[in-house]
Amino acid sequence: MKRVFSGVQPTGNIHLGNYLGALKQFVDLQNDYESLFCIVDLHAITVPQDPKKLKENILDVAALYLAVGVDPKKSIVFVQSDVSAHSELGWILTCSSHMGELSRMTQFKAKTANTSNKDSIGTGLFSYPLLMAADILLYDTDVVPVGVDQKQHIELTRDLAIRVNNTVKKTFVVPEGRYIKEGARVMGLDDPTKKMSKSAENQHSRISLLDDDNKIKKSIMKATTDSEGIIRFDIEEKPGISNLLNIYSALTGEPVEDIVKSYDGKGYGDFKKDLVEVTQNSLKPIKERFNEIRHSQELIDILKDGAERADAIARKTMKRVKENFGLGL
Ligand code: ATP
Ligand code: LTN
Repeated sequence: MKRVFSGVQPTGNIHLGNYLGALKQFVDLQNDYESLFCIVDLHAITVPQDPKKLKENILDVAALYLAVGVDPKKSIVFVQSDVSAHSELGWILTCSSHMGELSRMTQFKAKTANTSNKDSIGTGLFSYPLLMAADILLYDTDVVPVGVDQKQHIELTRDLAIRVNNTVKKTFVVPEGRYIKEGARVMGLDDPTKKMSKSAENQHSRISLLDDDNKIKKSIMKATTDSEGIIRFDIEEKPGISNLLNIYSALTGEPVEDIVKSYDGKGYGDFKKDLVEVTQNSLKPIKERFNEIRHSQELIDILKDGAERADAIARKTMKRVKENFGLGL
């Protein structure tokens, strides 16, 4: 059976973009692949974190994985730092990487663009993609489901795997990225030219999976559209309404064309009202399951069991890696 690996950072505010771009795919893939889904806490500390808050966020994301339908009987769900081989392989890959390729990463450039003192930019932000490559290569992963924003990191992971295979010894499986359709990328509600993001300051730019019905309504009704007043799909000219159409379509499974047809002659207000309802109804069962499991012993047991199973696979890979590199006894 082929293997899938993916990770989400425990940084709070898991939103519709994360859900439609990543989590929803996990649920489908777990039936056809041996699946590992990780809460990547070591990636979260590339920026300062409040330790108490981080712990809570880890459990929030774990509970959300389960609430959206990741099934611990089918998938291994675990916390990255509970398997020490991630850090270990991260270092070995650091030694196989080049300053140039890391400097070209657009996520690094975007996350550091507004830092006035370049000397204070965290080294962890720079080497972030190497830890991500370690996550993936550690499990001989075949397929990595992620949003398109991660494509460059996946390409780097492939380059590193091929480089080691060619210059040291055949060691790693070269993974493939699996991306959601470009059109399905969820954009910010306030500014549809930027992706919906956990870290955006304006809370109405996103819908978090745990938002209450009032907040969902407010954020959608406030969403930026345009002055034409006609509901049609056009990413270039009408990014706001197109984004809302995409969200509607992704949540209901109805093709965008059909939705557009059914709103012929109607205004943005009508459409937004219906989208509020669709969103509230989609998130309701997720919130209910989340509340059931979030503070349970069951959640802790699932994560402990997941870490043990992941660790067993990781150890085997590390044995091979160390042997091939000539490391250790
Ligand atoms: P931030 O914007 O604060 O960097 P994020 O919102 O991108 O964080 P991550 O934890 O980095 O969140 O992403 C988790 C997963 O969700 C990744 O697979 C990522 O590609 C996907 N994802 C994130 N934002 C979107 C989006 N707006 N549309 C589709 N997929 C997304
Ligand atoms: N960088 C990713 C999160 C992430 C990941 C991974 C995704 C860390 N390690 C391994 C897939 C596979 C992000 O920001 N979305």
